[in-house]
Amino acid sequence: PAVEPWWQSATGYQIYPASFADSNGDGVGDIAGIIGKLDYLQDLGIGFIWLSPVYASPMVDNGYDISDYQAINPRFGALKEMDRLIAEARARGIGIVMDLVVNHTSDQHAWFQQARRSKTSPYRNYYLWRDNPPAKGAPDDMTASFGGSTWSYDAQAGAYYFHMFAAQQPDLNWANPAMRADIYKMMNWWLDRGIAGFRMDVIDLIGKDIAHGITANGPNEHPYLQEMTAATQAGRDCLTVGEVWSATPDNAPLYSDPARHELSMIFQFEAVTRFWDDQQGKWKPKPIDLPVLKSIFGKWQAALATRGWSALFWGNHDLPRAVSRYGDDGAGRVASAKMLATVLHLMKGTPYIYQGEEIGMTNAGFTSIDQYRDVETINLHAIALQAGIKDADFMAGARANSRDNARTPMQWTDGPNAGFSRGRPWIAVNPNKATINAAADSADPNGVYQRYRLLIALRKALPIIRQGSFRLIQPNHKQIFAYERRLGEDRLLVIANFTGTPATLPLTPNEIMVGRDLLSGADRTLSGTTLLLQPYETMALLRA
Ligand code: TEU
Repeated sequence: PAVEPWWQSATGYQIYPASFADSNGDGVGDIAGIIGKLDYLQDLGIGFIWLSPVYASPMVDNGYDISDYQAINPRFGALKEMDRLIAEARARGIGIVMDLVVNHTSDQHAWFQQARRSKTSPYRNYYLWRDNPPAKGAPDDMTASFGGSTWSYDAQAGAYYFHMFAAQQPDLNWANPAMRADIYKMMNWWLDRGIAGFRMDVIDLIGKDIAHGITANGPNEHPYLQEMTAATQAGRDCLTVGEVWSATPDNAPLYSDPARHELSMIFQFEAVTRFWDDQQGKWKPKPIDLPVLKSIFGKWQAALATRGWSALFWGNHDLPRAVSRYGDDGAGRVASAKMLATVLHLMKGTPYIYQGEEIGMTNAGFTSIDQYRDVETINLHAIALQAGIKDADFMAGARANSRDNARTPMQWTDGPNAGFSRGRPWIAVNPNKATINAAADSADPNGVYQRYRLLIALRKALPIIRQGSFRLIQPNHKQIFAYERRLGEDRLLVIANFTGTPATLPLTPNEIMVGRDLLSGADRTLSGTTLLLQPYETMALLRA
């Protein structure tokens, strides 16, 4: 397009509010805490914050179980603070993208409370009910994400209701037009308050057809999204990003081709799920295979090259820390964190930084189940033990992949509780705050933070990063992640040693070039027959 949407040159930053900054000492992060860190985020250069849920919630799933979409959880603040956050962020050129969790509500939401009370309530049909449990093996006999059946009996309702996640997260019935209209009304209420858009939780599930066992990408998925756009986006310039675990190169453009008026972009998870065990899933991770990882990125860059847009990320609040999963969180931590940032941020798409990633924060290192707070980890641990899996085996999987790895408090300083809170944090602070913290890292010109800051500025400055074509170089190389971007006469070569041992890249005539390394600012000539790269060494050469 002739005019680039604002979100193509912007970098996003995800805040998980409970773990970001606590202003009042209750051990839980809050909105006032976020406001206090806006200068830090402005210095980093981000264009928008994806704010994980701050709505009223009993917090079974840390706010992804919403009991009132138009109220703020008192632990996080009040509407007044939320309005102040929106205004203070905007004054710094930062948009607030709120989390839209509309596949389900909390069982404490007024809609569910009314629905369970009476069969004749207008809200009964806001949810999915049946009188009897599904027959074993029937298409709708499914397992919920956080364990157990997707059908739970509600004594007050005298019926079973459907839930894809915890039993306290009943799924909304998207086939009900009155329910959909209420959701759109709520979205407009927030948009009118001045937010910059929505991140849409498990949005690929709203078109489900459970009678046929179809959950993701159901028959009504795209009609509903188009209806949502028409009802909420007219005359606005928002960012919408969908969480789409079921994305394929074929269906991704359906979600994000601008001509279809659905979403600005989507998150897809192939670089995550490809390295999970076929049976035990995330609880038994496989090692990262670099040629496979590269092929996944190459495939997705191609899939969304012209129709649609990618959301780029290594981590989020559901995933392990980027440097622990894809890099080295020991001796090579800083170098590998900078390498990962560079490889991702110089691709086409909108990059998302998960809080703490910009200082190279690592996994939690928990060793016992009582250190965990996550409903998924706790539920599935109990189920695993019942199934005869050894505690030590489950704990090894959790240490690698539990969602709590990303949820330990943000490490601001080396002081008490890492400067996160003057009270007792709701989840343990990583003891490595003594060496890994924002104060120390951001002051180091060779630290992780300054690399992110540079990459964010480069994206704003250089159209080739936003719009250039993408091509993997030597895709089968086992140590080096290299690719080329091109735009008109411009050419950008990104070459990274993805490993902790030196690597050589055989140079073909195609890689011979004279350019400027955007990372160091130095002029550099690639010539001869091979290029030697130190562990995690990365360069980004823009042709002179
Ligand atoms: O996540 C969707 C989701 O499918 C994850 O729960 C994922 O399955 C899990 O991490 C993999 O083991 C979204 C939110 O990002 C997550 O935090 C919520 O718990 C979930 O939806 C329910 O709202």
